[in-house]
Amino acid sequence: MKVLILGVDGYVGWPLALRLLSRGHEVFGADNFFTRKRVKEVSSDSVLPIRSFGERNRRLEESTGKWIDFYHGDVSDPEFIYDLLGDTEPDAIVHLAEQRSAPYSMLGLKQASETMQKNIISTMNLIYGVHDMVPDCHILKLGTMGEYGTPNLDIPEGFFEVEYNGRKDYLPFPRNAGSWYHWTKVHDSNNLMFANKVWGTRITDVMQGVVYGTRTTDITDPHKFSRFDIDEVWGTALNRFCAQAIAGLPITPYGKGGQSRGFLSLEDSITCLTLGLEKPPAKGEYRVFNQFDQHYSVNDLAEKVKEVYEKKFGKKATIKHVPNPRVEKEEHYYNPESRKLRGLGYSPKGDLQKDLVKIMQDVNDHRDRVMALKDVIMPRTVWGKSTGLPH
Ligand code: USQ
Repeated sequence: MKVLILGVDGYVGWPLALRLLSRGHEVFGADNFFTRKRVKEVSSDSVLPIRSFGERNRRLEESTGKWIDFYHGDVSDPEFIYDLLGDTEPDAIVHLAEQRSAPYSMLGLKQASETMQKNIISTMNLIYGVHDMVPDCHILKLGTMGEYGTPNLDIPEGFFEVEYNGRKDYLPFPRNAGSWYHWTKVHDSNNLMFANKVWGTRITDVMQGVVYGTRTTDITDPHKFSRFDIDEVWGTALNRFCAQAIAGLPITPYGKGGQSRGFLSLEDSITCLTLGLEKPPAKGEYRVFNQFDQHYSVNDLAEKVKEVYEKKFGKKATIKHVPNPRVEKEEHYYNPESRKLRGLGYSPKGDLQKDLVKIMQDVNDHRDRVMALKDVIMPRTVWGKSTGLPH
């Protein structure tokens, strides 16, 4: 299969390319290196050192004889997308090329607008580009479990049957996101659903949980590492907690720490995306996957990281509840469903205990790089203080 990965230089994009190449697919990739640039802007960096894309690709070819056919450009530019689709004529496109940080989108009006414009327009470009250039192509779009928020109801996979005033219908489950970033994914989902309705575009809309980890079965040596962010803007919960333990800093559940999210390992994320590509939707189908392995509260994860660190490294770790910079429920019901991927044969390989040990070992090998980021780990981006003043 010819697969085009938009955002191929990212945390998920790079290991997905490695997996698809190892399974014999032809892989094209595009990126504008936005994440590398924006991470630097908050004085941060990937804890695992990564080379330039060209260098990574060269080393990949040396070690495996395979490479990614790479295009440098911005998917929010329609000409770039149209040229790219014309050149590559893919069977499937994975869209991972959106601004992915909730805190970044909450820094202020500039970042909120940038996130809105770039994310929503990139998906619109893709929708039109596919319709005009490769109408049979499958779009696999990365959304987020955060689109649903934390309702006091079970969360189905995209749609549910609802009865109101004695009448029933099968409707999209209400979305209730918690940051401008998460709302862009809701808007994307609405646009994708509409494209499917009008043109019958083949779409998989993936509601992915929080991804953690440094390894996949393809990442066997350091030159294949994906990026690994731990700062307050670009790092996510579990990865941050591991790095905090290694740095001797407190592990930081925000607020009461009872907030729950779906989590999955990098390995499982790549397996699910590959499965979604290799078992595409039927012509004219729009399908939604809730993609996670288990759901945990932030407190559970903090305790788990502390326990594994103390056992493995023989030193004390501390947990410190810090004032929650976000506006979110800190204690709530959470029961999302996740059946469709399992129905296609997905069986999670993630073993939290073992995965945590591996992350901590990899991070510990680069402890100097974590220590250099000490000043950007504690939360500073406060939802309630987001303003329109220029940054
Ligand atoms: N949290 C803490 N302490 C920390 C960091 C985070 O308690 O040091 C809490 C947050 O308050 C939140 C939860 O952990 O309740 C998850 O936060 P996160 O930063 O790990 O993840 P989030 O901002 O939700 O976004 C990440 C990715 C995003 C993806 C999303 C999936 O950055 O691209 O869409 O996870 S989900 O969370 O399911 O929406």
